[in-house]
Amino acid sequence: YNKEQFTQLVKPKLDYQAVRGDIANILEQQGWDGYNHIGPVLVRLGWHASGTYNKADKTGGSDGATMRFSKEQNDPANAGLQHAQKFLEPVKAKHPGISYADLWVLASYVAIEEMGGPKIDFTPGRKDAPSEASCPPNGRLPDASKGSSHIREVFYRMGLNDREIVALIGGGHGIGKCHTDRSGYDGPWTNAPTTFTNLYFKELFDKTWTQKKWNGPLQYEDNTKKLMMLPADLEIRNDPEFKKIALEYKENKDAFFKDFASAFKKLTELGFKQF
Ligand code: DDH
Repeated sequence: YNKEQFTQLVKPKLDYQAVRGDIANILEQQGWDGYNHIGPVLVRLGWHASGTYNKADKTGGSDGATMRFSKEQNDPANAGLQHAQKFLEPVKAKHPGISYADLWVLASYVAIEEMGGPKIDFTPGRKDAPSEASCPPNGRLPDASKGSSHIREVFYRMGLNDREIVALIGGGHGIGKCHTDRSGYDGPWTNAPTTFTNLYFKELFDKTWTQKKWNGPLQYEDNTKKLMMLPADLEIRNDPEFKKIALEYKENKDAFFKDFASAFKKLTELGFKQF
């Protein structure tokens, strides 16, 4: 055997099914976000770990788990994700053989599935980078105040297309909420923030969205004043190409689930090469 084959042979096999179960068991956290469920913030961790990818120079992406280092953790876009990392520590302690990079991605898959979303097949093998030197530059994640050309620039840089953009944003913002102490924005997109649905698209088209009057950043509210949309969310309704796709997902939940599952798997495997 060569060294690589030998390492593979003697490495204890990780029981990913057991890791899945242990992640599922920590999703309910008393007092978290008013709905006692950390699924949404775990999905955001998986997305922000991955969404730094640049296909031109193959830097960034989920492989490396570089958000462990303060440079990337301190990117303003990642505010709040230290909580998500901490929630996963007991799972890492119980299964020390899993890399953080794999754990974060697996946790986002488990959260999506446990919230009623599609099951995404997990491919392990990501490794943890040894130092901050592997961090991608800050500022690669999308800016919520900007329009469709910015959104396309960010996702095309990763190598993702318009259908993938709409599926990913609709799935991600169909769960969870914005926090004034993290992004400055406030509130959830739907009335079911811990259930994975295509409700985001229904809210987007069926409600009237008006500018919220407050001292915070520009965001939109519905007539109940309970739900919100970011300026970037309204681009999914206003841009003709995004709109066509979003209307399809509003009417066809199965197509949305299927496309979301493959786009999220692709997103979380950007730059990840299995040996
Ligand atoms: Fe997002 N997102 N996101 N998002 N996102 C926020 C929260 C959550 C943008 C901005 C924000 C995706 C795309 C975009 C989730 C998943 C995904 C917040 C609020 C802002 C701001 C953070 C806070 O205050 O806690 C922008 C801009 C974009 C864009 O693409 C233009 C995508 C693609 C996903 C995904 O999952 C694939 C999730 C989940 C949350 C809720 C987090 C929580 O704690 O709850």
